[in-house]
Amino acid sequence: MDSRRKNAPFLVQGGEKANLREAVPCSPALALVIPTLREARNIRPLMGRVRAALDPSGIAYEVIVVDDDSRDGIDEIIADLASEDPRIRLIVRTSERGLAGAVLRGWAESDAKLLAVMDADLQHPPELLPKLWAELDRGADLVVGSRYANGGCMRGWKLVRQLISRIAIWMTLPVQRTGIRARDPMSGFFMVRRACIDRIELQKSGFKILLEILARAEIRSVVEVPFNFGRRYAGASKATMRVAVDYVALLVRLYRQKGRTPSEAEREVAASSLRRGQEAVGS
Ligand SMILES: Nc1nc2c(ncn2[C@@H]2O[C@H](COP(=O)(O)OP(=O)(O)OP(=O)(O)O)[C@@H](O)[C@H]2O)c(=O)[nH]1
Ligand SMILES: [Mg+2]
Repeated sequence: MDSRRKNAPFLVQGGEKANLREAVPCSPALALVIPTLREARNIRPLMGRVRAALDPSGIAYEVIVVDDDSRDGIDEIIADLASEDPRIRLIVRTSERGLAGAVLRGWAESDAKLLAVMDADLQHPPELLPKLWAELDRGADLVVGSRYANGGCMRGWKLVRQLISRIAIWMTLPVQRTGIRARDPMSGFFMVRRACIDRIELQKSGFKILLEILARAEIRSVVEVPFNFGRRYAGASKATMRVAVDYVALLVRLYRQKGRTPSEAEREVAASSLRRGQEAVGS
């Protein structure tokens, strides 16, 4: 196993009075996965803001950073952060690449019932996490941090990129399902109930895992929470031409699969890969 798991997840008890010295080993309710590829310069400010946002809420959470062997010093930074907060851990993948696969790997390393993902570059405001969580708590199956819900925006973005983004979203309309459509199906900032995805096998390649969840998962309700998608804090974008090609391939596959329910075989594969992930966590 290539993970460098340093500590078991911990539940912090006591809500606002939470004190790490009082932490007891226990399954967290929420697993927040942060996929990283050369994001060392962003990770410390991001973690500071995540902890400042979530700690006062009393949510029992863990943060799993899944890095694709960036070798940019992120392991030392996470080790330092984890030494004072055991809810933070790092998995380094050395033999696999890809955003969606990294997210799935992080989720498989946890047994939390609520799963979340956000980018490392501070384009997704961590301050919104309690609001997303509150919507799940109120009963939603999927909560999306949304640039296109009323009140959301892409401030500072060039018109051409905004236009491309809108066209890409328009192309998703045929694969999204009536009643559970999201205005921002390409968002990388969302929370979902594990129970809604654990019987389907999600694709490891590609960038847009939310779209596949919207198209195929057992979701009954979606809530969008608006936010301002700003510019990345430091480092370079990984949204390359390859990402665009993968996106079109995903759309084609979803168009083809539309209307089909997951086969028994697929359910079995998904269940066994999840079991493997959970066994790895326990080992
Ligand atoms: N583990 C892993 N993480 C990735 C990979 N590709 C991208 N990421 C991470 O996924 C998140 C989103 O990537 P970004 O480059 O910010 O993509 P974007 O937000 O669409 O593009 P910008 O707006 O230009 O930042 C970031 O945290 C990246 O570090 C990958 O192959 N593996
Ligand atoms: Mg980004």
